Amino acid sequence: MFDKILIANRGEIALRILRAAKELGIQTVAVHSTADADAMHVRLADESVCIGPPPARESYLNIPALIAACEITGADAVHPGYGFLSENARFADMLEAHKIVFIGPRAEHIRIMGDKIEAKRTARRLGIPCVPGSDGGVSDETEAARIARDIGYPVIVKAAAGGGGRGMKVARDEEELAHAIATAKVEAKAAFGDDAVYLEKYLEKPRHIEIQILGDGRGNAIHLGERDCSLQRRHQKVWEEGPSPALNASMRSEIGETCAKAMRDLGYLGAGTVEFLYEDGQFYFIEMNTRIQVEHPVTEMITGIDLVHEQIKIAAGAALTTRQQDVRFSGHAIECRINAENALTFRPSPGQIKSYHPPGGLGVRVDSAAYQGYRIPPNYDSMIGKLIVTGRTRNECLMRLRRALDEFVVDGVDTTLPLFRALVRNADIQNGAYDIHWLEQYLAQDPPIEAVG
Ligand code: MV4
Repeated sequence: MFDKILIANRGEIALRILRAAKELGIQTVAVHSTADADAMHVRLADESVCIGPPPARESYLNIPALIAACEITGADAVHPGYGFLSENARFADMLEAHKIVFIGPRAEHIRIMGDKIEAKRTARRLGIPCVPGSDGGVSDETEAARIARDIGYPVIVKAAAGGGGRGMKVARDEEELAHAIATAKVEAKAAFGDDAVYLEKYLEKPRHIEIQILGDGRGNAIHLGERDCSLQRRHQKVWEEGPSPALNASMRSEIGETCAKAMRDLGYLGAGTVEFLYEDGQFYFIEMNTRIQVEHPVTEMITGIDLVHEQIKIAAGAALTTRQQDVRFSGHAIECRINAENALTFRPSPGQIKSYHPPGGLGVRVDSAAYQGYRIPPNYDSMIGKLIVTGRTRNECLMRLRRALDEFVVDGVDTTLPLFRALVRNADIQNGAYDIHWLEQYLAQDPPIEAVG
């Protein structure tokens, strides 16, 4: 096992990783920018190193500074969390060259999944169902038009280097297609330095359902069920839950086993998420994430498996100890992302938290690095914490969530709490009747929030 882990992240996920390391008896090193000198993860770590000024490019994304911090402190492994360098294959390679373990998948697998065309080709080869579309990239309009006629309109043009919704264009006929390809290529080139694009059948009203997997790189892999992440705005997830209101146990084990088998065949190491669109009873692979995700606690709460413990043990060379038949799904969990943003406009609201009182009690978990008096810096993501609530049934979970949201006090900055207080009382949400467009349609209503607690 490792002696000392360096946590190459900030905020709630840095604290989350720190907790897992402490529970495994491992020393922790926090790194921070000058804007985060008073952050909770810095206070709770055994050691800390300042790695640069506030802009992430010069601190949390600064690979030489991170490697120097490992060498100064003698850390033998790095946990990258999510965002920042978590899916940077070059960072994984450089750590390996310095004999430091990257707590994550092999660089080769990060690279494959980072190229969305390569990811889809790999998924198809491994027997994962994909959205019908071009086999690989499309170069010219004529070829694209032929493929689109084949799969049928509407189609969507996506950037190979994209992901998370960036660089996508929908085309409803041949005329729109030529324009969609041209603009997608220009935007992809500008955003990612790579103008490769591919084509897919456009699904009008899918849900976004993702499967959590764990592999040990020795041919063992298991799935830990799904999270329904359909409630999002501008490709930012807002509310995630598991199990999905749209699935039953046999659908879960079928798609889960398909993913687990694929990961066994790939020799995948670490935690990963296979993302699908789900429409009319069918799953369609879109992407795979090779990191721990923000919403991982949903899975932890319904399986009792600590995903960060598992990541660390696997990275240290341990074999998976949980067999698929030992994974038990129990109850329901919902996560709300608490952002320092206006609940209607989502405008960021940095500043000082004047009073802070998180909810508690049975079935309530708050993953947050916030505290009373904390100054939220304007330089980073506005998420200040996550409220994760469980119940034996979805309904019990919803009632507990309503109670927990009513207890939660964050004063001094705007937060997304009022939005959640409205959502938990909404009939469509209570019925689980939502798709990926539901939240944006809800917010476009006048007035959108009918019950601000
Ligand atoms: C799609 C789609 C419809 N049809 N692909 C957006 C993020 C990226 N991961 C994939 N995305 C989509 N791909 C096909 N063939 C609709 C979306 C999409 C979406 C997907 C998941 C969650 C929220 C979304 C919001 C808008 C569009």
